[in-house]
Amino acid sequence: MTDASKPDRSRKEPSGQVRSGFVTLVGRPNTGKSTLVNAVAGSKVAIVSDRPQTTRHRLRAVIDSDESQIVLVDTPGVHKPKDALGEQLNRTALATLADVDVACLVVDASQEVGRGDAWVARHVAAVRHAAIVLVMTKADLVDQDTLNTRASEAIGLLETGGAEVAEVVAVSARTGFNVDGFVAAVQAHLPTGPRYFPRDMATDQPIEMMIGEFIREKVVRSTFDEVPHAVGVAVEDVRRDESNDTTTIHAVIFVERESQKGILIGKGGERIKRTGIEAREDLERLLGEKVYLDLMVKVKKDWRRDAGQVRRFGYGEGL
Ligand SMILES: Nc1nc2c(ncn2[C@@H]2O[C@H](COP(=O)(O)OP(=O)(O)OP(=O)(O)O)[C@@H](O)[C@H]2O)c(=O)[nH]1
Ligand SMILES: [Mg+2]
Repeated sequence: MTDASKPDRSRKEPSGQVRSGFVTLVGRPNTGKSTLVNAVAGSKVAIVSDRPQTTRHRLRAVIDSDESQIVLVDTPGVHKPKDALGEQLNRTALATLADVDVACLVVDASQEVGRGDAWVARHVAAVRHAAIVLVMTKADLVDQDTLNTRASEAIGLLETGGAEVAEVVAVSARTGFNVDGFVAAVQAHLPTGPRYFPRDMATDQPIEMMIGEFIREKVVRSTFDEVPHAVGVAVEDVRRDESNDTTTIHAVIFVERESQKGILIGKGGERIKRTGIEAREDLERLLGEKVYLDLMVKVKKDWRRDAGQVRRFGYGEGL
Protein backbone atom coordinates (compact mmCIF):
# COMPACT_ATOMS: atom_id res chain seq x y z
CA MET A 1 0.00 0.00 0.00
CA THR A 2 1.26 3.50 -0.76
CA ASP A 3 0.82 6.55 1.36
CA ALA A 4 -0.24 9.41 -0.91
CA SER A 5 0.84 12.02 1.62
CA LYS A 6 4.50 10.99 1.36
CA PRO A 7 6.67 11.82 -1.65
CA ASP A 8 7.33 8.88 -3.96
CA ARG A 9 11.02 8.07 -3.36
CA SER A 10 11.09 5.34 -5.97
CA ARG A 11 11.00 7.81 -8.87
CA LYS A 12 14.17 8.38 -10.86
CA GLU A 13 14.12 12.11 -10.15
CA PRO A 14 12.85 12.29 -6.58
CA SER A 15 11.71 15.87 -6.83
CA GLY A 16 10.71 15.65 -10.54
CA GLN A 17 12.89 18.71 -11.07
CA VAL A 18 15.08 19.25 -14.11
CA ARG A 19 16.45 22.25 -15.93
CA SER A 20 13.36 23.44 -17.72
CA GLY A 21 11.89 26.50 -19.30
CA PHE A 22 10.95 28.49 -22.36
CA VAL A 23 13.44 29.64 -24.98
CA THR A 24 12.11 31.92 -27.71
CA LEU A 25 13.72 32.55 -31.10
CA VAL A 26 13.01 36.03 -32.44
CA GLY A 27 14.48 37.57 -35.56
CA ARG A 28 13.86 39.01 -39.00
CA PRO A 29 12.07 36.82 -41.55
CA ASN A 30 14.15 34.16 -43.32
CA THR A 31 16.95 34.09 -40.72
CA GLY A 32 16.59 30.34 -40.20
CA LYS A 33 14.58 30.15 -36.96
CA SER A 34 12.31 27.33 -38.05
CA THR A 35 15.17 25.38 -39.61
CA LEU A 36 17.01 25.58 -36.28
CA VAL A 37 13.92 24.40 -34.39
CA ASN A 38 13.69 21.37 -36.67
CA ALA A 39 17.41 20.66 -36.30
CA VAL A 40 17.17 20.77 -32.50
CA ALA A 41 13.92 18.76 -32.44
CA GLY A 42 15.46 16.15 -34.74
CA SER A 43 12.33 15.99 -36.90
CA LYS A 44 10.20 18.35 -38.91
CA VAL A 45 7.82 20.22 -36.67
CA ALA A 46 8.07 23.69 -38.23
CA ILE A 47 7.62 24.63 -41.88
CA VAL A 48 10.51 26.19 -43.79
CA SER A 49 10.93 27.97 -47.11
CA ASP A 50 13.28 30.41 -48.77
CA ARG A 51 10.48 33.02 -48.90
CA PRO A 52 10.38 35.52 -46.03
CA GLN A 53 7.42 35.41 -43.62
CA THR A 54 6.89 31.69 -43.85
CA THR A 55 6.01 31.08 -40.19
CA ARG A 56 2.68 32.51 -39.08
CA HIS A 57 2.01 30.84 -35.74
CA ARG A 58 3.92 30.61 -32.52
CA LEU A 59 5.08 27.00 -32.28
CA ARG A 60 6.49 25.36 -29.19
CA ALA A 61 8.77 22.38 -29.76
CA VAL A 62 9.43 20.25 -26.70
CA ILE A 63 13.04 19.11 -26.45
CA ASP A 64 13.19 16.55 -23.66
CA SER A 65 16.20 14.75 -22.18
CA ASP A 66 16.95 13.12 -18.85
CA GLU A 67 18.42 16.32 -17.44
CA SER A 68 16.28 19.01 -19.10
CA GLN A 69 13.15 19.99 -20.91
CA ILE A 70 13.63 22.92 -23.27
CA VAL A 71 10.49 24.42 -24.74
CA LEU A 72 11.84 26.01 -27.90
CA VAL A 73 9.49 28.66 -29.27
CA ASP A 74 9.49 29.37 -33.01
CA THR A 75 7.94 32.69 -34.03
CA PRO A 76 7.02 34.60 -37.20
CA GLY A 77 9.80 36.82 -38.57
CA VAL A 78 9.52 40.39 -37.32
CA HIS A 79 9.20 42.84 -40.23
CA LYS A 80 7.72 46.17 -41.30
CA PRO A 81 4.04 45.27 -41.58
CA LYS A 82 2.05 46.10 -44.72
CA ASP A 83 -1.34 44.75 -43.69
CA ALA A 84 -3.41 43.32 -40.82
CA LEU A 85 -1.74 39.93 -41.23
CA GLY A 86 1.76 41.45 -40.94
CA GLU A 87 0.74 43.34 -37.80
CA GLN A 88 -0.63 40.16 -36.27
CA LEU A 89 2.55 38.21 -37.10
CA ASN A 90 4.72 40.84 -35.39
CA ARG A 91 2.44 40.84 -32.34
CA THR A 92 2.61 37.04 -32.18
CA ALA A 93 6.41 37.06 -32.32
CA LEU A 94 7.01 39.87 -29.85
CA ALA A 95 4.44 38.56 -27.37
CA THR A 96 6.60 35.47 -26.86
CA LEU A 97 9.22 37.70 -25.22
CA ALA A 98 6.90 38.44 -22.33
CA ASP A 99 7.26 35.18 -20.50
CA VAL A 100 10.47 33.33 -21.29
CA ASP A 101 13.62 32.21 -19.53
CA VAL A 102 15.90 32.73 -22.51
CA ALA A 103 15.32 35.24 -25.32
CA CYS A 104 17.36 34.54 -28.46
CA LEU A 105 17.99 37.22 -31.05
CA VAL A 106 18.42 35.29 -34.30
CA VAL A 107 20.60 37.00 -36.92
CA ASP A 108 21.45 35.65 -40.37
CA ALA A 109 25.27 35.65 -40.51
CA SER A 110 25.18 35.50 -44.30
CA GLN A 111 23.56 38.96 -44.57
CA GLU A 112 24.69 42.43 -43.55
CA VAL A 113 23.34 43.31 -40.12
CA GLY A 114 20.73 45.93 -40.94
CA ARG A 115 17.95 48.14 -39.68
CA GLY A 116 15.55 45.22 -39.51
CA ASP A 117 17.89 43.43 -37.09
CA ALA A 118 18.27 46.64 -35.09
CA TRP A 119 14.52 46.90 -34.68
CA VAL A 120 14.18 43.33 -33.42
CA ALA A 121 17.25 43.74 -31.19
CA ARG A 122 15.61 46.71 -29.48
CA HIS A 123 12.67 44.53 -28.47
CA VAL A 124 14.89 41.67 -27.30
CA ALA A 125 17.14 44.06 -25.36
CA ALA A 126 14.10 45.42 -23.52
CA VAL A 127 13.50 42.01 -21.93
CA ARG A 128 14.67 42.24 -18.36
CA HIS A 129 13.64 38.91 -16.84
CA ALA A 130 15.40 36.51 -19.27
CA ALA A 131 18.93 35.61 -20.30
CA ILE A 132 19.70 37.08 -23.70
CA VAL A 133 21.43 34.90 -26.26
CA LEU A 134 22.63 35.97 -29.70
CA VAL A 135 22.33 33.24 -32.32
CA MET A 136 24.20 33.77 -35.59
CA THR A 137 22.69 31.37 -38.15
CA LYS A 138 23.82 30.03 -41.56
CA ALA A 139 27.44 29.85 -40.39
CA ASP A 140 28.12 27.53 -43.33
CA LEU A 141 27.72 30.45 -45.74
CA VAL A 142 30.35 32.82 -44.29
CA ASP A 143 34.02 32.87 -43.31
CA GLN A 144 35.04 33.27 -39.68
CA ASP A 145 36.07 36.94 -40.01
CA THR A 146 32.75 37.98 -41.52
CA LEU A 147 30.90 36.01 -38.87
CA ASN A 148 32.88 37.67 -36.07
CA THR A 149 32.31 41.15 -37.51
CA ARG A 150 28.58 40.63 -37.86
CA ALA A 151 28.29 39.04 -34.41
CA SER A 152 30.04 42.09 -32.92
CA GLU A 153 27.60 44.39 -34.72
CA ALA A 154 24.64 42.41 -33.39
CA ILE A 155 26.07 42.42 -29.86
CA GLY A 156 26.43 46.19 -30.25
CA LEU A 157 22.73 46.49 -31.12
CA LEU A 158 21.72 44.53 -28.03
CA GLU A 159 24.08 46.43 -25.75
CA THR A 160 22.89 49.78 -27.10
CA GLY A 161 19.45 48.67 -25.98
CA GLY A 162 20.81 48.10 -22.47
CA ALA A 163 21.07 44.31 -22.66
CA GLU A 164 23.74 42.12 -21.18
CA VAL A 165 24.46 39.37 -23.69
CA ALA A 166 24.76 36.06 -21.84
CA GLU A 167 25.91 33.91 -24.77
CA VAL A 168 26.83 34.22 -28.43
CA VAL A 169 26.38 31.08 -30.51
CA ALA A 170 27.08 30.49 -34.19
CA VAL A 171 25.22 27.59 -35.80
CA SER A 172 24.42 26.03 -39.11
CA ALA A 173 21.13 24.20 -38.95
CA ARG A 174 21.78 23.01 -42.49
CA THR A 175 25.04 21.17 -41.74
CA GLY A 176 24.30 20.59 -38.07
CA PHE A 177 27.32 22.63 -37.02
CA ASN A 178 27.11 23.57 -33.31
CA VAL A 179 23.42 22.74 -32.92
CA ASP A 180 24.46 20.87 -29.75
CA GLY A 181 26.40 23.95 -28.66
CA PHE A 182 23.23 26.02 -29.02
CA VAL A 183 21.28 23.54 -26.87
CA ALA A 184 23.99 23.52 -24.19
CA ALA A 185 24.17 27.33 -24.18
CA VAL A 186 20.46 27.87 -23.64
CA GLN A 187 20.13 24.97 -21.21
CA ALA A 188 22.76 26.57 -18.96
CA HIS A 189 20.41 29.53 -18.43
CA LEU A 190 17.28 27.59 -17.54
CA PRO A 191 16.13 27.42 -13.96
CA THR A 192 15.43 24.18 -12.14
CA GLY A 193 11.77 23.33 -12.31
CA PRO A 194 9.14 20.84 -13.38
CA ARG A 195 8.67 19.47 -16.87
CA TYR A 196 5.97 21.61 -18.45
CA PHE A 197 4.89 19.10 -21.08
CA PRO A 198 4.67 15.31 -21.35
CA ARG A 199 8.08 13.84 -22.18
CA ASP A 200 7.01 12.36 -25.52
CA MET A 201 5.25 15.47 -26.79
CA ALA A 202 7.01 16.96 -29.84
CA THR A 203 4.99 20.16 -30.15
CA ASP A 204 1.98 21.92 -28.65
CA GLN A 205 0.48 22.60 -32.06
CA PRO A 206 -2.93 21.02 -32.63
CA ILE A 207 -2.72 18.44 -35.40
CA GLU A 208 -5.18 20.36 -37.64
CA MET A 209 -2.91 23.40 -37.46
CA MET A 210 0.15 21.34 -38.38
CA ILE A 211 -1.69 19.80 -41.31
CA GLY A 212 -2.69 23.26 -42.57
CA GLU A 213 0.86 24.53 -42.21
CA PHE A 214 2.41 21.53 -43.96
CA ILE A 215 0.05 22.11 -46.89
CA ARG A 216 0.81 25.85 -46.93
CA GLU A 217 4.54 25.13 -47.01
CA LYS A 218 4.18 23.25 -50.29
CA VAL A 219 2.11 26.04 -51.81
CA VAL A 220 4.60 28.70 -50.67
CA ARG A 221 7.51 26.73 -52.11
CA SER A 222 5.87 26.30 -55.50
CA THR A 223 4.88 29.95 -56.08
CA PHE A 224 6.58 33.32 -56.37
CA ASP A 225 6.29 37.04 -55.69
CA GLU A 226 3.14 38.03 -53.81
CA VAL A 227 1.39 34.65 -54.13
CA PRO A 228 3.01 32.89 -51.12
CA HIS A 229 1.96 35.73 -48.84
CA ALA A 230 -1.62 35.69 -50.13
CA VAL A 231 -2.14 32.04 -49.22
CA GLY A 232 -4.13 30.87 -46.23
CA VAL A 233 -5.12 27.26 -45.61
CA ALA A 234 -8.28 26.12 -43.83
CA VAL A 235 -8.42 22.46 -42.83
CA GLU A 236 -12.12 21.61 -43.04
CA ASP A 237 -12.13 17.95 -42.09
CA VAL A 238 -9.74 15.30 -40.80
CA ARG A 239 -11.17 11.83 -40.57
CA ARG A 240 -9.38 8.67 -39.44
CA ASP A 241 -10.47 5.28 -40.61
CA GLU A 242 -9.14 2.82 -38.06
CA SER A 243 -10.16 -0.20 -40.09
CA ASN A 244 -7.42 0.49 -42.65
CA ASP A 245 -5.17 3.04 -40.89
CA THR A 246 -5.83 5.92 -43.23
CA THR A 247 -6.62 9.58 -42.70
CA THR A 248 -8.72 11.58 -45.12
CA ILE A 249 -8.15 15.33 -45.13
CA HIS A 250 -10.21 18.03 -46.82
CA ALA A 251 -8.55 21.43 -46.98
CA VAL A 252 -9.19 24.70 -48.77
CA ILE A 253 -6.36 26.90 -50.01
CA PHE A 254 -7.45 30.53 -50.01
CA VAL A 255 -5.88 33.23 -52.15
CA GLU A 256 -6.83 36.86 -52.66
CA ARG A 257 -7.43 37.01 -56.42
CA GLU A 258 -8.68 34.92 -59.34
CA SER A 259 -5.29 35.32 -61.03
CA GLN A 260 -3.56 33.76 -57.99
CA LYS A 261 -6.05 30.91 -58.05
CA GLY A 262 -5.10 30.30 -61.67
CA ILE A 263 -1.40 30.24 -60.75
CA LEU A 264 -1.98 27.77 -57.93
CA ILE A 265 -4.04 25.42 -60.05
CA GLY A 266 -1.71 25.66 -63.05
CA LYS A 267 -2.23 24.51 -66.63
CA GLY A 268 -4.70 21.65 -66.66
CA GLY A 269 -4.47 21.44 -62.84
CA GLU A 270 -0.83 20.39 -63.06
CA ARG A 271 0.52 22.55 -60.22
CA ILE A 272 -2.18 21.84 -57.66
CA LYS A 273 -1.79 18.15 -58.39
CA ARG A 274 1.95 18.32 -57.67
CA THR A 275 1.35 20.40 -54.54
CA GLY A 276 -1.13 17.78 -53.35
CA ILE A 277 1.34 14.93 -53.90
CA GLU A 278 4.14 16.74 -52.05
CA ALA A 279 1.86 17.68 -49.15
CA ARG A 280 0.48 14.16 -48.92
CA GLU A 281 3.96 12.64 -48.70
CA ASP A 282 4.84 15.02 -45.87
CA LEU A 283 1.56 14.42 -44.06
CA GLU A 284 2.05 10.66 -44.27
CA ARG A 285 5.41 11.08 -42.53
CA LEU A 286 3.78 13.32 -39.93
CA LEU A 287 0.83 11.04 -39.24
CA GLY A 288 2.64 7.76 -39.84
CA GLU A 289 -0.08 6.35 -42.06
CA LYS A 290 -1.71 6.57 -45.45
CA VAL A 291 -3.32 9.92 -46.26
CA TYR A 292 -5.97 10.90 -48.78
CA LEU A 293 -5.76 14.62 -49.39
CA ASP A 294 -8.47 16.63 -51.08
CA LEU A 295 -7.45 20.22 -51.89
CA MET A 296 -9.69 23.01 -53.18
CA VAL A 297 -8.63 26.53 -54.12
CA LYS A 298 -10.93 29.45 -53.34
CA VAL A 299 -10.69 33.24 -53.49
CA LYS A 300 -11.22 35.37 -50.40
CA LYS A 301 -10.64 38.89 -51.65
CA ASP A 302 -7.98 40.89 -49.78
CA TRP A 303 -8.29 38.74 -46.66
CA ARG A 304 -4.89 39.84 -45.32
CA ARG A 305 -6.11 43.42 -44.90
CA ASP A 306 -9.09 42.36 -42.83
CA ALA A 307 -8.23 41.79 -39.16
CA GLY A 308 -11.36 39.65 -38.68
CA GLN A 309 -10.42 37.33 -41.55
CA VAL A 310 -6.84 37.14 -40.28
CA ARG A 311 -8.15 35.98 -36.90
CA ARG A 312 -10.48 33.48 -38.57
CA PHE A 313 -7.41 31.73 -40.01
CA GLY A 314 -6.23 31.36 -36.42
CA TYR A 315 -3.39 33.87 -36.66
CA GLY A 316 -2.65 35.50 -33.35
CA GLU A 317 -4.40 32.76 -31.39
CA GLY A 318 -3.08 32.33 -27.88
CA LEU A 319 -2.04 35.98 -27.53
N1 LIG B 1 22.84 27.64 -45.93
C1 LIG B 1 21.97 27.62 -44.91
N2 LIG B 1 20.68 27.91 -45.13
C2 LIG B 1 19.83 27.90 -44.09
C3 LIG B 1 20.25 27.59 -42.78
N3 LIG B 1 19.19 27.69 -41.97
C4 LIG B 1 18.14 28.02 -42.74
N4 LIG B 1 18.51 28.14 -44.03
C5 LIG B 1 17.65 28.50 -45.17
O1 LIG B 1 17.12 29.79 -44.97
C6 LIG B 1 15.79 29.87 -45.49
C7 LIG B 1 14.84 30.38 -44.41
O2 LIG B 1 14.75 29.40 -43.39
P1 LIG B 1 13.57 29.40 -42.33
O3 LIG B 1 13.94 28.44 -41.26
O4 LIG B 1 12.25 29.21 -43.00
O5 LIG B 1 13.67 30.89 -41.77
P2 LIG B 1 12.73 31.59 -40.67
O6 LIG B 1 13.60 32.48 -39.88
O7 LIG B 1 11.95 30.58 -39.93
O8 LIG B 1 11.79 32.47 -41.60
P3 LIG B 1 10.33 33.10 -41.25
O9 LIG B 1 9.45 31.99 -40.81
O10 LIG B 1 9.90 33.70 -42.55
O11 LIG B 1 10.56 34.13 -40.20
C8 LIG B 1 15.44 28.47 -46.00
O12 LIG B 1 15.66 28.45 -47.39
C9 LIG B 1 16.43 27.59 -45.25
O13 LIG B 1 16.74 26.40 -45.96
C10 LIG B 1 21.63 27.27 -42.57
O14 LIG B 1 22.11 26.99 -41.47
N5 LIG B 1 22.44 27.31 -43.67
MG1 LIG C 1 9.97 30.33 -39.73
